[in-house]
Amino acid sequence: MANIQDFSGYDPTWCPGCGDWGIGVAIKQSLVQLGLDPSSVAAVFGIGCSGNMNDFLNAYAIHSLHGRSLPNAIGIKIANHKMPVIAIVGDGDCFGEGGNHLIHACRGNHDITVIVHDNGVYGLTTGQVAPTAQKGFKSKSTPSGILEIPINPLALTITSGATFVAQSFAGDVLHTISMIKAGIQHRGFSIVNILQPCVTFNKVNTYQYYLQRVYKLGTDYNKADFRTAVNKSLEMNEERFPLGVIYQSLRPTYTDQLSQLNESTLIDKKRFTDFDKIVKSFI
Ligand SMILES: Cc1ncc(C[n+]2csc(CCOP(=O)(O)OP(=O)(O)O)c2C)c(N)n1
Ligand code: SF4
Ligand SMILES: [Mg+2]
Repeated sequence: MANIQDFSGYDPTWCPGCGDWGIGVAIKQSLVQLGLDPSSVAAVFGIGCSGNMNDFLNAYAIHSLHGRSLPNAIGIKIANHKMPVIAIVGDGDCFGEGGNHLIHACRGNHDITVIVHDNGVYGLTTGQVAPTAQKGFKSKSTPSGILEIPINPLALTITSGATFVAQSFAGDVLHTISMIKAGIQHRGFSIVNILQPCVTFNKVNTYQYYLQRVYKLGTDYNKADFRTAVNKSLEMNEERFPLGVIYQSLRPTYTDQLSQLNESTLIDKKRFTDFDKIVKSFI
């Protein structure tokens, strides 16, 4: 059985105190606790401080283009639907550049797990505002404050068709592990939005800020009820941050509905090489 060292790549270069450290440990621990090893899981990274984890996590991985990690993850899943596939992305990557892909991944119920480092800024490019920042957030790119209202990652994904939507806080590694594990174990599209302080470029959403506003869902919370989940997710708009599985339901995944995959995965199928036959059919 693999251990955390097996999943460890190069030493991380994140700033001291960055929430990404907690997320990095949580992802590795989750994979170990699920009994996976570096060759039995595929990881796709976006571009950003979050995406730099491509070098720090030892697994079959693609460091994809900015905003394009989800289509890559979906492609891998369709090629080998037996393999767990995770996409590790930033909030800019996932809700900004890749927002279109996110919506369609949700409605397709593609069986991948998206792990979002939600820090409200474009960290790697030194702190421009990102889509989850509160209205009025001042940054290099918005010196007078951002005019738009924030994306609500929970409400957006629940209403777009995601079948597992969870939230955790990078300062609570044990809870983050439990959310990532539950997301990977879920059959269908899963997303774990992780509230992640960027200690260098985001002086608003600090550890202190989150500690005053996060709370864990109680055991009486009904995560299977769609309307309850939508209402719960809207608390984000009032800067209250529920932690836990906000919504979970089951419906056939994308690959469940592809009869071509009933007998075997695409990669196990015999390769078609008789191209002459096709050409001749047109002559
Ligand atoms: C197509 C494209 N546009 C812009 C960039 C420049 N760029 C690199 S990282 C980044 C922002 C990353 O922000 P986020 O996804 O929130 O990740 P974080 O660094 O905060 O973890 C941008 C805009 C790029 N590499 N490619
Ligand atoms: S810039 Fe922000 S997100 Fe990037 S490593 Fe530093 S603290 Fe973390
Ligand atoms: Mg970011």
